[in-house]
Amino acid sequence: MKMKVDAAVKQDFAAEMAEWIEAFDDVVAGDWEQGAVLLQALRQRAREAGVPATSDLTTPFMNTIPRHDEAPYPGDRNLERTVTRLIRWNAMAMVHGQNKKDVGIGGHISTYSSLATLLEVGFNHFFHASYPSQSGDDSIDQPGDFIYFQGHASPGVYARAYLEGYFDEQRLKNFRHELRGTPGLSSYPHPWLMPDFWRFPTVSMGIGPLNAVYQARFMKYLENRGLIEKTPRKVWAFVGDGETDEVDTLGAISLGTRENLDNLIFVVNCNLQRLDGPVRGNKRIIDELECVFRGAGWNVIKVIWGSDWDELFERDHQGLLLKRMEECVDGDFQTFKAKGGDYLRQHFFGKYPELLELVKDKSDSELANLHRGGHDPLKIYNAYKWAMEHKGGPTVILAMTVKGYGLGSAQARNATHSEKKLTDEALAAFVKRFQIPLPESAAKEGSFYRPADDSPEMQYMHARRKELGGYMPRRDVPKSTFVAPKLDTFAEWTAGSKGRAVSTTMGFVSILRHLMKDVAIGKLIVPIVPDEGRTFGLESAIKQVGIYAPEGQKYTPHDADMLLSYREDKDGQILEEGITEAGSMASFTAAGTAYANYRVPTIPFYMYYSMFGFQRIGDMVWAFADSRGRGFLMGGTAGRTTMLGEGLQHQDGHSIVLASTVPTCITYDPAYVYELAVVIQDGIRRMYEKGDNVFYYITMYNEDYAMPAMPKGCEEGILRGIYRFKAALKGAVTVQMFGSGPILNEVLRAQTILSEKYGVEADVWSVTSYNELRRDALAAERWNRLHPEQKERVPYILEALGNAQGPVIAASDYMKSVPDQLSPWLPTRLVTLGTDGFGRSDNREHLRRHFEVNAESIVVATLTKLAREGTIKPKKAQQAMAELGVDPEQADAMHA
Ligand SMILES: Cc1ncc(C[n+]2csc(CCOP(=O)(O)OP(=O)(O)O)c2C)c(N)n1
Ligand SMILES: [Mg+2]
Repeated sequence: MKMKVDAAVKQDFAAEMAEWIEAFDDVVAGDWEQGAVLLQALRQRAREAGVPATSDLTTPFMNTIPRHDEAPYPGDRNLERTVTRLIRWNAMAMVHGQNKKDVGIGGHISTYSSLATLLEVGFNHFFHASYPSQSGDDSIDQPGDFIYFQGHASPGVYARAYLEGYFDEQRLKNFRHELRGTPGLSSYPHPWLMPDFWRFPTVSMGIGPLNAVYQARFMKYLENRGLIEKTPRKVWAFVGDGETDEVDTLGAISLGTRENLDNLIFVVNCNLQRLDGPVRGNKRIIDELECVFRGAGWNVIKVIWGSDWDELFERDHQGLLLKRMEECVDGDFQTFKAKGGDYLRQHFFGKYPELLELVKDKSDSELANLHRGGHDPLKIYNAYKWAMEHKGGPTVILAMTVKGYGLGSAQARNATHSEKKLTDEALAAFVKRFQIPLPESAAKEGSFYRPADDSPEMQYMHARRKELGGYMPRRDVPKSTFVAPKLDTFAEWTAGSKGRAVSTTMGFVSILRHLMKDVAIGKLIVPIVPDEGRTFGLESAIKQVGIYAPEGQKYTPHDADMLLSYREDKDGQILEEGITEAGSMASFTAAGTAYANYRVPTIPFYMYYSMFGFQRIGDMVWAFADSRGRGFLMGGTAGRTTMLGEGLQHQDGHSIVLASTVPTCITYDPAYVYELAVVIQDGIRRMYEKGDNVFYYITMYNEDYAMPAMPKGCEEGILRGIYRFKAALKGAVTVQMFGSGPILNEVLRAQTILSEKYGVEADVWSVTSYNELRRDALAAERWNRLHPEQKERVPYILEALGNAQGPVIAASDYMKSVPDQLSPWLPTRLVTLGTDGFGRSDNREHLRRHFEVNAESIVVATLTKLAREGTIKPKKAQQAMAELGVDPEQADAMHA
């Protein structure tokens, strides 16, 4: 009896459910969006009622935008198709031709072949090169959209610029030939090499998308702080599906949602392949990415199938087609494209007789040519349109494409990424397939093709770009009107601390606060910290200028009634990034290139634990340099022995070595606040007034000591890298001693001990930059090498030393290789003391003894050197060791 009741209840419920579904269908049929709202409301209601409502992060494997919601294509499809085909051809011909001429020179054709339509729809309808100023003044056109191109697609971008007339044929022939006396085309997007063209280096995978997220954020920062006008400009990042494996690509996407970055659009070119093979052979990368992005709150638009599938979907009333698609993994989809129509019929449609029936009127070649969404302008146009109209957060478009699209036997093959040359037959087939009006002989030669200027396709192409504010990509730098503050405005810091013990970090923070108050340039300063503001004593600055928070401060901070309370503000100036050095570096990059990209010379100061800089995010620093970035990297808690207590993972003794590897990085290791003031003042002058494409890495330490007043006439020495800080105390000088950072104080102590206890007199030099001294010496040496008949140039290190007498003993809180850089030029062999080896948790006294950079070790090193040179007796050095507590049997820190 009970069973009967249950069955009846079940039946009733089934009927009720059918009614609900019917009612829902009615709503959807009337208005698709209302359907979504209704569903959302029901979910909300369910949650309120305590009914578990799971959320689906992945949707069926089909296009997000339903056909009935598509807007018609606004452009001339035929003319656009012609233009795209010509770009495809010229890109391919360029790479092919160069590899024929110069075997092994490289280049890529298959990435662009998959990306072409995705880019072209953007170039024809979306990418604004500029926006008109709302002030009505034409001369201050606002920056346009920013496009991060997939690095390996650069041949297509060059081919478009060729068609547009920006590059001539000769320039294309110089692809990857940058050293032939005529302008070349760099392999990938490099603003350093092509400063009038590329804005963003992207070819180190993951760096482009990460920088794009922070670029979009920085754009809003500039708008919210009133430094640029608000416009509808967007940041577009074209990303490889394989590239999404980089933690950098996906690691910061939540920032997009957190800060409502509706100016950010990612387009992931899901050609299902990377370099070696499938990205996710056994799964579907599009599902995975949909899940990740939706989980992070992004607006996800899938563009999977082209319009020619629509009709099949419509005729398939049982949903079998979708079912079959969802049975396949990416490895299958790749094989279908590699093997052609017959294979597709047998192995895809062939699984179900109904599906075979569905395509029985289609030829094999029609089946082979069924488009993927990422090759269909209409689908792409609609996705971009939706992305443009989406408010409140970022959008990702997951577009399915074919790697090596149209490259005949190379299409969708595992090896297609590295394909660089086509056979004569393949060239002829390409020309035929894409209807390039070239005779077969020219096709086989890989000749370029540009139609006459008055041809309809050329006129159309130019008209589209005119409508969108100009050609892209382009990069230009406005003439600087910037005036740097003079050194005398830093008098408070050059005057010394009047006996008060302070650190260079404290000195820096007060300089920074002073700069932010400057009427002319204060607003341009962009302080950036990865959750280390308190470590560096930034509390006062937080109160002074506030932390940037686009939503303001919605809560009352617990310390509101205190003097230095935590202040967040819509127009806050500090970028408090949280614990992300990579994100902070991306902000530093956006701010350090704003002088060109936004025409606003913002001056970033990025403060961080020096250990977590170059070695952690070195590749991003390299890209920053490539971008012609300007600004100040401030390596805090510097020095392997000055940063006490924290041990092996924190104590940095090598960032200066790493900094020396970046050509545009100027490194300083100041001991005193006045040195810091001189360096910062000159840095602002060089980068922003003079326009030098350099940036600064400056160490700052947390050891407190009295800061002396600046000695007269040492500015040049500070900037070039060395000056005599304290001459010998009395009598004949026999030794020269170099010190940097807080270790200079140890050197000074050694100077006194040597004089008082051992009768040895030494001059003490502050070396602010071994890196700069070496670069100067190398430049002088090179010049001398190439000009044997001319008077020799003297490196600054020798000019500064003049006729200083005796051996040189150098001590640093960095590795020995830092001072060793000067060895080739010094008249005697250098004795270096430095901090090679792993750090330890202990106090400074013990750390400096362990690494042998304390005054006592410096004294002993000096005496031993003098003994080895025969100036004093070895016994004296041996005795000194015992007197000063230096243990000759102590373990070598390098191996300890
Ligand atoms: C950081 C980094 N690692 C490795 C490479 C070498 N590399 C160049 S292209 C490529 C594959 C790219 O695949 P995907 O992102 O899917 O782009 P596609 O060419 O398929 O569009 C690799 C591994 C690189 N450029 N950067
Ligand atoms: Mg790929």
